[in-house]
Amino acid sequence: MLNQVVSSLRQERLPHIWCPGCGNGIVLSALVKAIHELGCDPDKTVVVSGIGCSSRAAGYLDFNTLHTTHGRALAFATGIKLARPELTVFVLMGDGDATAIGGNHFIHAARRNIDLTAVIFNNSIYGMTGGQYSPLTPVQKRTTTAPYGHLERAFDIAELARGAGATYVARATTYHAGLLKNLIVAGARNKGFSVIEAITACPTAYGRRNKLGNGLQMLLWQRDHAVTVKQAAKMSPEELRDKIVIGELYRAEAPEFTATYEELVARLAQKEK
Ligand SMILES: Cc1ncc(C[n+]2csc(CCOP(=O)(O)OP(=O)(O)O)c2C)c(N)n1
Ligand code: SF4
Repeated sequence: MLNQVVSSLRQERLPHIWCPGCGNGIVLSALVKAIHELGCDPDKTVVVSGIGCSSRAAGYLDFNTLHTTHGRALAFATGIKLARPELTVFVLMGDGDATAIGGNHFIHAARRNIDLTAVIFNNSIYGMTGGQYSPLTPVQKRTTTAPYGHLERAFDIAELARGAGATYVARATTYHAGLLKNLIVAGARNKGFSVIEAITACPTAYGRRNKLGNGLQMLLWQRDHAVTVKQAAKMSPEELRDKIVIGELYRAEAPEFTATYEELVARLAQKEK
């Protein structure tokens, strides 16, 4: 397994930029293991990312990679998938990237149900730019732009994805790295828009300001606050208040966009004959 991960890294791009204790490497490792388990041909595998600490992951990977602009990873990925539907496309985004500047691309990719697998690194903050709040920063947490505690409510990204039309929605934490890998595999197998939220630690820009300890302590916090979908079903909303529900959260059937588009192209070609 470790050899597989190492063989899929661009050695010349290392060392990586991530801080000690950052969870981004765990998500990257889960993604690579998933790609190997899926048996994807590296030449037909595309990893697209936006801008942020987490989005740097694409550059370390020895697949076809595209490090795009902040918030626009899904727009680039949509173009790639429409032009070359036979490719397997993964999209890596930070929580800010996916739900703030990229929020509109996110809901519309879900609405179209385009066959992309989005992995969202949710560290609750804008890591790269020094710790501004994102739409996923929990209420009362401290950030550089909310020094007295954040006032806005956070999105539930899984609910947002589901409401907008995604056909596979799941969540894991970096403590549950094996589960995260399994969910990415299942998401990639879904013919449609799949969203996997990876709860990950940013000890530097989020943990320190909120006195959550180092990377290890933040990992243990994930362990202590995660409940499975099965456990959650037996809990009251009150009991679930500070918990993270992990596992497969939603699955549905709906027409997939590139397939519908291809059908239209074929129909029009037939008419011209
Ligand atoms: C159009 C644009 N606006 C703002 C920025 C500055 N910027 C770079 S990364 C980033 C936020 C990163 O946060 P997130 O997407 O959550 O990823 P993380 O760094 O936490 O992994 C911002 C605002 C930019 N690069 N481009
Ligand atoms: S600032 Fe946060 S997200 Fe960025 S590399 Fe450091 S720990 Fe990771």
